[in-house]
Amino acid sequence: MQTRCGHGMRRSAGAVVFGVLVALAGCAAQPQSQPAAPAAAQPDASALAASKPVDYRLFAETSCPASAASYQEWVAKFQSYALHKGRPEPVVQTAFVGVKEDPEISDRAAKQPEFVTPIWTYLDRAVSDDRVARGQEKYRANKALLAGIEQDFGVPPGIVMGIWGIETDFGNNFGDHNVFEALTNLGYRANREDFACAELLAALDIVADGKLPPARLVGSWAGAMGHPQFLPSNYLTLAVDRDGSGTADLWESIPDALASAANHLVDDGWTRNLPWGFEVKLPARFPYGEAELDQRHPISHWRKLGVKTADGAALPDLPGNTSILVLAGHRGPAFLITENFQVILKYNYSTSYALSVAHLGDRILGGKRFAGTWPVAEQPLSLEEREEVQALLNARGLDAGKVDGVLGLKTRKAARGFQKEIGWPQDGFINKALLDELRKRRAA
Ligand SMILES: [Ca+2]
Repeated sequence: MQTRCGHGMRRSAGAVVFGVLVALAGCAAQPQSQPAAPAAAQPDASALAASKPVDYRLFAETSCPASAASYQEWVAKFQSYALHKGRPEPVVQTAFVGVKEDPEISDRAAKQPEFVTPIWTYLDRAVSDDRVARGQEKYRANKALLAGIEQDFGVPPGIVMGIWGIETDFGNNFGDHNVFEALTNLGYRANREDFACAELLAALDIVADGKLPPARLVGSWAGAMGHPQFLPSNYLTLAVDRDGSGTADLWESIPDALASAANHLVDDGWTRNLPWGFEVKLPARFPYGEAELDQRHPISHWRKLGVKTADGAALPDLPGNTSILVLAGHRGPAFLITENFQVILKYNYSTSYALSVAHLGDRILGGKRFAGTWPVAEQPLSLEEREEVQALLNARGLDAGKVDGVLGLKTRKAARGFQKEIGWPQDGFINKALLDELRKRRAA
């Protein structure tokens, strides 16, 4: 049985739509139990009324509907909007036949996770020995295809295998949601209407162009489809018909699916013959304030600071800018990443995701496990604690941004400011010890 899976929100054509939550992106790595079937309750009259289709001709929407009295009304308003945007009426009529409200979708999309999966747990699941072994089998079976893709797109087999394994566990885990149903639910209740409208219009275009019938558009709860988990807008612009069948089939054709994933990376700026990066060893007095995604320097900069490979060798020459990444503070492993790592982040904006893609690919091709050890005794902070950290940093005049429990770049910068004040390494790692220190030093 398919698990309900797929990504959190993902990049829509041309823009990063919203941040991906690590806990959501970890889905393929983490077999999830099926939600219990709801008890066979007697449908009450109001539920029946709410599930009845609403006539779209009642509306004249000229913008993406921001609100509606019911799910079915949102669908009707969107249909009216799609007609206004020039989508053909027969397609707009048929694509939404039978779509139903699914509160599970909007709940998943709207909620902040209580606990964000720590990077070490995420990696254990995403790059398990079992997945590496199955990846090696899949790699052997598709070696010629992968070599051809590297030749034509410049994306090496390891990265393509990594994307395939993390996105859908090599096709074991596509998701089983009708994309029109998934996206209308996101639009109606999850405050994702701009994303939902853009992707629904793209899904209608796929049908209107005769590329696929509506029923073939099956994906994750967030609307991502097939082996490479493409959104409808990605499908329209980036899907590739590698096997020459006349259709880009991301569900049944491995050549189409893997070439499309590579094409997506090329579209995001993938550089041929540039590795994603590698594990490094940092010197004792490394300026941890520089270990951040937005600190980009030529590799000579890190050499001067005393950074070595994990084996203790001098850093090799690499073109372009590079960054140092520590995902679990100064006690955890460190990585040197290239612009190609930043490209993997565009596929799905989560450092845990990107590192897992990179590492799974390396392991499938015989690479070593990471040498550094993760601080596995650290307990993840709850949502309430993460928000408390942000509020306490803000109260000190260090701008941690919105108090939303999302520990992004801004919050990490503020944490570094606090670490500087108290003489700690400025690694931006937000844990219980940091929270305790913030509480202790709270302004009286
Ligand atoms: Ca094809």
